[in-house]
Amino acid sequence: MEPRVGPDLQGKAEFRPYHHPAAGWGAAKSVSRFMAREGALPVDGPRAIMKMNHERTGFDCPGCAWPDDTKGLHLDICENGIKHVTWEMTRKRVGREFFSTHSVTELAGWTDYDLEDQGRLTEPMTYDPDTDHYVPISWKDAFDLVGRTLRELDDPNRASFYTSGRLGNEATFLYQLMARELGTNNLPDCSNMCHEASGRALQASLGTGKGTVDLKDWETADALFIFGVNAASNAPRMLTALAEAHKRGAQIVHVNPLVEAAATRTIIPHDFKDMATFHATKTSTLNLQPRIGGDMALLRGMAKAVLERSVTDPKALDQEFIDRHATGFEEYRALCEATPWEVIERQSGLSRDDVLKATRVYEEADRSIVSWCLGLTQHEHGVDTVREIVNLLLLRGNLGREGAGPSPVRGHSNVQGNRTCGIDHRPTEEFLDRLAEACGIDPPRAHGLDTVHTIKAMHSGDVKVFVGMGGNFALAAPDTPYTYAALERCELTVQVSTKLNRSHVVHGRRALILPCLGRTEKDHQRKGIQSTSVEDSMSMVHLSIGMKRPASPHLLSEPAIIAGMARAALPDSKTPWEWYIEDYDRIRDTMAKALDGFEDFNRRVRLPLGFRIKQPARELVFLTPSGRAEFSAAALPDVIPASDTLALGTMRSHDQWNTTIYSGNDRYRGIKNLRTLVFMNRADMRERGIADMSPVDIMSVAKDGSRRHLDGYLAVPYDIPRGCAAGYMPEMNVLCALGDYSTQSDQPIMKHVKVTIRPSS
Ligand SMILES: Nc1nc2c(c(=O)[nH]1)N[C@H]1C(S)=C(S)[C@@H](COP(=O)(O)OP(=O)(O)OC[C@H]3O[C@@H](n4cnc5c(=O)[nH]c(N)nc54)[C@H](O)[C@@H]3O)O[C@H]1N2
Ligand SMILES: Nc1nc2c(c(=O)[nH]1)N[C@H]1C(S)=C(S)[C@@H](COP(=O)(O)OP(=O)(O)OC[C@H]3O[C@@H](n4cnc5c(=O)[nH]c(N)nc54)[C@H](O)[C@@H]3O)O[C@H]1N2
Ligand SMILES: [Mo]
Repeated sequence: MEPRVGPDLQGKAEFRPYHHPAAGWGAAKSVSRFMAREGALPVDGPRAIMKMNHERTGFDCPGCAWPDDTKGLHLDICENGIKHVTWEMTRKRVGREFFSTHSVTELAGWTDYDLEDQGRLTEPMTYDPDTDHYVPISWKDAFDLVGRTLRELDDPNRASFYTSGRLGNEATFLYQLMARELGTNNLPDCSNMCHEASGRALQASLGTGKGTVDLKDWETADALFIFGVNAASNAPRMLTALAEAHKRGAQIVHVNPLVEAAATRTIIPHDFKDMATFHATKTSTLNLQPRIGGDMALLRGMAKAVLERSVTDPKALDQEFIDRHATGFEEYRALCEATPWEVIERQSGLSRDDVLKATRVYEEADRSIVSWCLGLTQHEHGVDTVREIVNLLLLRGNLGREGAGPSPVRGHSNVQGNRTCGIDHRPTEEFLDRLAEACGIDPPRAHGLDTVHTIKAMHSGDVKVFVGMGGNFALAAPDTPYTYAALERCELTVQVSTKLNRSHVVHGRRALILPCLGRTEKDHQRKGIQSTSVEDSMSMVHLSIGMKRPASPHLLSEPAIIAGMARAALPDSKTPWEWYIEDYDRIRDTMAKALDGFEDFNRRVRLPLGFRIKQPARELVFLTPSGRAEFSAAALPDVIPASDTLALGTMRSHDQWNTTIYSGNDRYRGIKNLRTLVFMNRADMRERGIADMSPVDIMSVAKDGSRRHLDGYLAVPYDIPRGCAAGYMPEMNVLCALGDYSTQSDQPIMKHVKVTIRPSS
């Protein structure tokens, strides 16, 4: 089964390499076209965008988690952020007439693009198996159905509560409270597919699951190392930081099998002078193209070179820092010494010379930041690789001081806040103790299910109720047919959503669509308009206030929906659910008691730029077993695919937001009207007798030997190392076996899928 995700494309598929700067006028043009399509009013759209990321009075961009400008707001916005807001503000609506016209079986045949393109959901709907249609249901009946079903379960662990990273902190806190009061830690989230590896690695190395740097550090670093992120598309506001760094003479090293647009040059759209004069700034000083999965070998090589140099130049190492703050150094040194250059070159796919070029930048910089995203995490050895980043940083004391440290680029706008506020299937005892104390509940202590294990449990019948708090689980998760079957075996699936998507048409025996307010919309409650808070990639927490009239009068806020479900499922609960919803300050007062770093929450979150959650590692306080930063000493993995096999990375195009597809174009990679493609090295194509833009069949081979297929994809000759290939998620989830998750993080291996590719038969 091959899901039809993108729009039905009319025009001819094209590939013409892109040679312009990132952002700039191309971005401006793309935005205006998109706004017109969504029917955003000429006044409404721009007015909303001026309010975006505005301190105190605006809403947080629902796009990525890149932090807001430290100097306060001056239009710190980007093409994809604007597209994202416009997507939510569309004038299109999908109401009861739509559902009475189209059966669910019919809708299941639609593309994902067409499903979402129907616009905003307007009222609660429930699946009627007799007619195979969604029909209206009152909020009260919907909550009763959820409550009854949950109460009838013989074990609360038969339910699983998924979170997508858009959910605000207050709703997040109530959601995990509901799950734990019911008696389960089954709290899978999108982070299980995203930065789980980063959290595990940083926790093990530094005693904190987050990065330690903020934007000010980005502004003072001498060297920036950017690994495995397509920033121009997925964190476009990073372009500003890169351009400014280049202007002040910092070194910028990009490490990516593909040379992405952010690794060339940019015109910052809010720099009106540069826009007017077409003046582009460089955003890179060195680009390295390792093989897929080769990053750890590169990092090991850099560490080895630093250590070799320290023999003659003691300043190459910060021995004082290592002695005072770290442990495990001797073992790590021995491991680096014992790793031959020949292995480093083979596994990284880079020459020793290239490794030394990057090392020189690192050695010459007083302050270095290493940043990364999915290119490093969605691997079998994601945890080891992120730990290797920390190893390298520790060698030169690049931690706990200005301009230096690890800086993961998080995905969804509040995915980091979700974890901070309790979405964690492996909560610590301390967290649960404090929650118990602050909320008067007795939370379960056994660890719960993450994303992969929730799917397994639904498939086997151990989980019978699935609640999706945002997101699009059916399409975002690996092994599409298996995940569909898992959802379909549920007794009840509940999706809290803003737009129609695949997870509504792939559903359980009974199903609910519960439509909620978006972040741009006014949230009226008894005590007035409410705000919610979010945490960005760099641990800044600030308020977000919607300003638009809700898409429909029947929408409820996410906190209100959670409270409604909780009250119905826990009729005797002592938690004041309704009282919380009247005024979110009350939720925040409880959060201040329950959560580390949220003291005086209501006051501090109202400071002009919000507040930063304390990072102990930043103060060189390490909450690790040794009380020190811990070097790791993992052997280099063998990442080279067997002959004939290629390592395939699944990634986003420029015109998409995870499972939301805006168009069939991927501007910076030169693609038009095509999503069913695979980027390949020319030599690999030649060897297989594959012509440019000709159809190929892709077969993946899982760890257990099982095979999966995608046929008729077009092969695009691309500047990508030999042995590597790349294509788009979510289509390629068909190729990702559910069982192929990292044993270190349980994260699905989405960037190193072993495939064979042949001309279509
Ligand atoms: N506009 C837009 N913004 C987004 C999103 C979106 O879909 N659209 N999604 C959001 C979310 S949830 C997330 S998690 C982030 C994702 O942001 P990214 O991490 O940029 O996401 P991907 O598109 O998966 O791109 C991964 C990058 O890693 C590279 N890569 C692949 N394999 C390797 C490898 O082995 N090593 C290295 N060094 N690089 C590799 C790819 O070439 C690509 O440039 O973006 C967030 N922001
Ligand atoms: N093969 C492969 N698979 C991947 C990845 C990959 O790189 N490769 N990346 C993974 C990653 S990093 C992530 S984060 C996941 C993403 O997984 P998810 O977060 O589950 O998916 P999204 O596509 O972001 O969810 C889109 C849906 O969210 C709903 N939505 C939008 N705004 C709101 C809101 O304000 N409130 C609510 N309640 N709902 C809203 C809309 O109905 C929309 O249809 O995908 C993962 N899947
Ligand atoms: Mo993500």
